Amino acid sequence: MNRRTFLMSMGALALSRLGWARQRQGYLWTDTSLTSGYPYELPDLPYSYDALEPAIDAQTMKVHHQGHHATYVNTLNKALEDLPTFQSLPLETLLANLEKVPTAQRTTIRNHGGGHWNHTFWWKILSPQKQEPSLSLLRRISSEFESWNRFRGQLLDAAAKHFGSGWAWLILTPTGRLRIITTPNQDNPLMPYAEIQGKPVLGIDVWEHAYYLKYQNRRAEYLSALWEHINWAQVEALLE
Ligand code: MN3
Repeated sequence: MNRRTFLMSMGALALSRLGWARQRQGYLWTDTSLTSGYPYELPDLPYSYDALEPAIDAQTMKVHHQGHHATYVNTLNKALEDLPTFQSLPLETLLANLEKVPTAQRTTIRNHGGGHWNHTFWWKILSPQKQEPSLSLLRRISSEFESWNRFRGQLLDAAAKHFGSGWAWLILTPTGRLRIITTPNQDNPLMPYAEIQGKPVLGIDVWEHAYYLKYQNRRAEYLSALWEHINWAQVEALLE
């Protein structure tokens, strides 16, 4: 039994002891958890800080990773210090069951657990090299949104119009449909607060910290540049 399997079975055990339903977790995120277990650690980026230049500048990437993401990890660990039952859950399960978390720690775990999960997801959604979607991904997405261009327009429009801090997502719903939603702050589609819950397959960080040094208030310009750096192979892998 490896560490991941162990944590997953401990998580299932803790859930059944608490009488929690686990059926949602089955489709949302199986055993491919993104993050290590508690205590959580800041993951390395899969590329250098300047790899996305000029679309995303190195200083933004460094502050985003070493500043913002590190703070989410540290604050999440601190909030879980006195909650041993919750330490054994995969982060995806914890986020899907936030309503079970004691109220004293719930908002902190929502914000910082969400922040850790979202950013771990985010780094892998970015690609230093420009990628084209495969024919099968192009067909799958086009069939849901009428065309690839219409999908691009809807996703970037949702991201541009989201008021304040948050994320735009492409999600796989429990019935196998693809939908675009946005979430405020560090919420995500795994959480019970999402307008539609589902498995995230693509996410776009629209917090000002993701683009302000280079783009200031020009979020749409950031989104156009970002589009050229989406890791479509990763999106396709998450759809399977
Ligand atoms: Mn961010």
